[in-house]
Amino acid sequence: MRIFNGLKNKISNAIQTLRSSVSLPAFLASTPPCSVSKYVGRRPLPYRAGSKACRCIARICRLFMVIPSALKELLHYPHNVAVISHRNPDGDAIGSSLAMQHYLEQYGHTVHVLFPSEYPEEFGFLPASEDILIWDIHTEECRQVLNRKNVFIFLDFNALNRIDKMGEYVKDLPGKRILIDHHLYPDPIADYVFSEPEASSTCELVYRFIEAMGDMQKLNPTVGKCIYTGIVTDTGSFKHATNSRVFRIAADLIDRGMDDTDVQDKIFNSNKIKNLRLLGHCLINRMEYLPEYRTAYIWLTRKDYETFDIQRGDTEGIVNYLLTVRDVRLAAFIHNQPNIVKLSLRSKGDIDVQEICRTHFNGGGHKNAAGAYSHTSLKATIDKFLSILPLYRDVLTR
Ligand SMILES: [Mn+2]
Repeated sequence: MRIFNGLKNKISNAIQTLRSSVSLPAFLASTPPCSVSKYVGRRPLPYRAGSKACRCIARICRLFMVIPSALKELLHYPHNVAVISHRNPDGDAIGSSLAMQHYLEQYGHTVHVLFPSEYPEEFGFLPASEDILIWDIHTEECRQVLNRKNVFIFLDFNALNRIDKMGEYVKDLPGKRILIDHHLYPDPIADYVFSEPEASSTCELVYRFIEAMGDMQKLNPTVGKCIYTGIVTDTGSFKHATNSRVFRIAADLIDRGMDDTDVQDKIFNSNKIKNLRLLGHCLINRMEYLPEYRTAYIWLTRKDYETFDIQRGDTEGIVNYLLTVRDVRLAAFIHNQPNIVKLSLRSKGDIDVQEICRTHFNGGGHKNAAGAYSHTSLKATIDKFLSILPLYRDVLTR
């Protein structure tokens, strides 16, 4: 016990030092130790980059999410804020964005949420979702709104190419940038970076951000509903990427009046009959199983898109059915969207699909869930996927 108290004191002393420091926290609060060296020369560091002290402080900052005082000050006065998330926004993208909006509006900020493309219908129940601006649809309005902004908050992505044309536009606008995200290898695109690949979801990080701001009284049921949406979707209803913290956060949100049953019902009981027919088609006519690689995949043609009237979001989650087979360790969903071939990979355990996507398909994501786009044909993409499996035979069949 004495040892534990000693450690606790050391940690809180370190945090005190950090809070009063000017040059450290903005950079270290967020930077994974592995990328510390990337920043050498960019900012003055009192510790040698990559040194034990530096790694230790970075870890402490991440565990406690230390918010630099300059950022606190910035958010305490009303600004014109753009909250931006990635193309094909999922529950975590939209949940974290709207949570941030409902939180910041309590400070008197003028907040707009902007996405490159439309979000799936089932998230239309989230308050203020109807006000979200979509670059693909409201391009001119997006430009005008962005021109007025002086604070940009990037949520659930960490490289500007994830927001396409909007990224090119935002890149040159003046203003402070804040990034909160849980994907691997963040690009240096923000002044304040809160990047934690171990986090379950960006929504978990938004909760902890609000907590670290000392603003738990602003975490009302509306903010809670949005945060819970991202947690529940990114963890597959608490089935993967969980940690003890995320269960505590969920419990706390329920204590604050968030109706979890209602949120789950709105998100998951939103299927249409045509979605079930599409799923049936995938499982009967479009599924292949390769026992020698413990791999299964599903593919969809452009014709399937017409036949089943597939809209954005309709194919979400189909790939996960493959992982419900005991022996399947790697699952792929390869589909010919109207203009592009999309590859989604899922895996169990220590099979790193993020590495597979990055190395062979120029994509990315998380260890157990990653994706990529291909500009070749559907057949060429499937052939390439099949051709790389022998490289991973050992890890797949271990
Ligand atoms: Mn996410």
